[in-house]
Amino acid sequence: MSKVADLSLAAQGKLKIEWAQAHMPVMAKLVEKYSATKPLEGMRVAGCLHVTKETAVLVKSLVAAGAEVSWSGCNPLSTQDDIAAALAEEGVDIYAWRGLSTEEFYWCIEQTLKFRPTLTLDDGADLIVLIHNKHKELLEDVVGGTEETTTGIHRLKAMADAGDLKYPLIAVNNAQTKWDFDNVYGTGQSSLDGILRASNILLAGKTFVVAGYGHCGTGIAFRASGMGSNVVVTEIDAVKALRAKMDGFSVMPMDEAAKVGDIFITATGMKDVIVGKHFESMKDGAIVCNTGHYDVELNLPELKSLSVERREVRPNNAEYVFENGKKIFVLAEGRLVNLSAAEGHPSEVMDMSFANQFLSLIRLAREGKNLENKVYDVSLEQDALVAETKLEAMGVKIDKLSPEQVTYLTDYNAGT
Ligand code: 3DD
Repeated sequence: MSKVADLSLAAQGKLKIEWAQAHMPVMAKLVEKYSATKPLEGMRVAGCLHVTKETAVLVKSLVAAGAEVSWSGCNPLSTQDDIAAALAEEGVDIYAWRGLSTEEFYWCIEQTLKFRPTLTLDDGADLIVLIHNKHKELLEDVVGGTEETTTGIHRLKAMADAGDLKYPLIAVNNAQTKWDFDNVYGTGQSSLDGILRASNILLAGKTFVVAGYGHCGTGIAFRASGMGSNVVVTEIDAVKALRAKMDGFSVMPMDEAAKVGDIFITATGMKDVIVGKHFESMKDGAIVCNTGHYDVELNLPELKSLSVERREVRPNNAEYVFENGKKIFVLAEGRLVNLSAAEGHPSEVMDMSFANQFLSLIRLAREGKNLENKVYDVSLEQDALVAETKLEAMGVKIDKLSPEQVTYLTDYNAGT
């Protein structure tokens, strides 16, 4: 029995899902191949991942491969209600709506545990941690799980290192065909999309501060620069900071960036990246947002204590007014702006992320029982398969090493 916001939105959601399907050729190829053999037959997949049109394609693909699926969103603000309605109308067991309270968020995840999952698909590890902490009785049925995002991988590796992980996990985030594409090109475009939908601000000529120069921050910085922003990067990691500097961006501590920025985005995975003293330093009219998985990167309690008034000035855009009349605008309540104020990454890049999810679940169904309780990487062969399938779909051909070249690779006597 599903619980969604408004079933009447189903028709609109179905159209969006069709749009996503038309732009996810790798997923289409995988469904064509596996809907015949149904390798997930008998598997019960509990999914906890943003309910978007692309996720709907993944859910339908898992069902086509034989799985029984029960789904919740992995963020209180990121569910697209029309997509949830479309999935519910199609008979998917889904518990998700936009604007969940914390209690409702965990209630939704709890519902997906009722059919005793054999596989878990997670984005941020909330589902996996809930099973380990509150539903140990389910662990005997679970053969394995996957994790979609960087923050989740950090947590699960910590669990594995502590000996607390009770079933094998595949780090989908770390697949090259996810990390180097979803995080870079996807987050780069979708974060700007969220900022523009919530503010319609001109990016050209603005000082755009990016906190964190990992895969996500790199993608954001280049796209903001491409739109004419003067990009400033803040970092705690010397190597990443050096790369940002050599990529042509200004690099400085947040204490300094706060004074000059017009637009701020955090993409670090860390808490308290922008705090009270930074809000105090900011210029009147500064726009601040986050694109990290959790809403801990902006310290909004400190902002609230500094302001005398707060009002919603546009959807996903709240104005905080200081005693002296200065205004700071926070987007999407500090939650990930790309999925809360926009639709998340474009379908083309989610195509590869979810191909890795799909193939990893099939691997776990086949061999999960024989794997250790640790975090595994996606195989190089799987990464190559996803990339080759994507290139083929894009009509791109590449060269191939000749037998002589293959021999040359390992011929240590080749000399100069
Ligand atoms: N994420 C970003 N865009 C998404 C979309 N359109 N559908 C589902 C999930 C989406 C977030 C995750 O893909 C993942 O990249 C993360 O959180 O790292």
